[in-house]
Amino acid sequence: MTCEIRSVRAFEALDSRGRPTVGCVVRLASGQHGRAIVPSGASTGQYEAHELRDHDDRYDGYGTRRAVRSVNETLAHAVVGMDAEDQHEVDRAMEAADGTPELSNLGANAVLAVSLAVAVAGGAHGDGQLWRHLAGDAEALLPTPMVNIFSGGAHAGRTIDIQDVLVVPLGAESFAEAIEWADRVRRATAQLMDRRGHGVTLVADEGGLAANLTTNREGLEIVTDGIAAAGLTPGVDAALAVDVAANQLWDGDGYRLAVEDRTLDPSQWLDTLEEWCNAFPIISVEDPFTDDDWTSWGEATARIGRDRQLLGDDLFATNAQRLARGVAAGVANAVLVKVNQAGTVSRARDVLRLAQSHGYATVVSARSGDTEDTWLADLAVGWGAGQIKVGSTMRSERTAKWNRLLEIEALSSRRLRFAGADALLRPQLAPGRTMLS
Ligand code: 2PG
Ligand code: MG
Repeated sequence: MTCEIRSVRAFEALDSRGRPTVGCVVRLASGQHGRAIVPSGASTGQYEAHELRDHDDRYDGYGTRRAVRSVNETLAHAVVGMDAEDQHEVDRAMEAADGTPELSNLGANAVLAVSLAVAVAGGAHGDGQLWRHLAGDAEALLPTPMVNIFSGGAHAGRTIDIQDVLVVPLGAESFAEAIEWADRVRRATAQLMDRRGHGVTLVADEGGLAANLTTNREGLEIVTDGIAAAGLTPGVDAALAVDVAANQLWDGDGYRLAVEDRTLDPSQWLDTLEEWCNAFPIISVEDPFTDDDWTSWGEATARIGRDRQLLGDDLFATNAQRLARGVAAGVANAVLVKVNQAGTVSRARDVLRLAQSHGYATVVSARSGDTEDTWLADLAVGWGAGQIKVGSTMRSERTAKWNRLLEIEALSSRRLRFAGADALLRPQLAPGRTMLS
């Protein structure tokens, strides 16, 4: 065994919201090591793997000392001596040590910290390029970015109800060009907001713009205008993506649009979404309904998912059983992949491969509480995800991932293909996406 795990140590770290999370360092017998810090969401779904928090008086109860102890006192013993290149075996050993599907005994944040640090150590043991280690024999691909421009919901003090209005630079020919276009749209949109008197433009949790608009439609309008003001053609060079994060809107009776002071039943809400899709160049709609409303999700897939991406985040929760149910029912056509929803690197990869084998598009995603780590960029490339969602072009925890992708594109000795618009519109045609490996 050349890649034997020698030691595993965790520490309490901070995420980009200043909330505790779990960091971990895995050392190998060969001398290399891997370090990773776990991200954490705000609009979390009920089907995600469970984070372990201290619930005491430190950090408003969000402390992670118990999760750190899970690593140092239990998980370390389960994986020391194993081969860091055998990610599945390592992850399985930790699942067995926890004993629950949602990893609630030891904490999914504890398990994931080790899982990620093992992956990073495995990459260091190879040629130092994590994406190459993750790709193995499969084709690596530079992802098309989905970039946050305007934020609302839980990421921006609910300035508008929908959580994110993003831009997808469909017409860009390289990752570098895509990021430049997205940033151009951001700046043009900020100028428009200023000119239209929307007051102070704030920076939201993921670096997006935020201001008090009076309707949700206005958020879509201003970013569409921002694309044009940036000198790009809306719907051709760059399109909109929307993350509704509908779990956050459901008030028990209907979908509550607080800024507009109205509550819609599921069918009125779908009519509204369809109207927005017809009025604006929207190429992707994420979480339009709650994670329990499979019926409305099915209707949305039929009505607005024919020529655009319908992306399940909280719906699938990066969970293979939930995705299998969606595939069987023909619900959604794309999956958001968040490793901390799954709890291990292997589980997340299995969900991604399952999605790809059924022609579902895949979007690897950061969380609203993220860190300076860059492993997400390597996952997107190595797994050939086709798309990545990280947040805006501001805030260092976001630019860390963009910068890693810029570095891979510019410096890789092997020329990598850029996924481009096909990643959204024809995911099943992208090479390497139909394999179940
Ligand atoms: C989402 C994510 C990232 P959070 O809903 O897709 O934007 O947000 O991490 O808060 O769940
Ligand atoms: Mg989401």
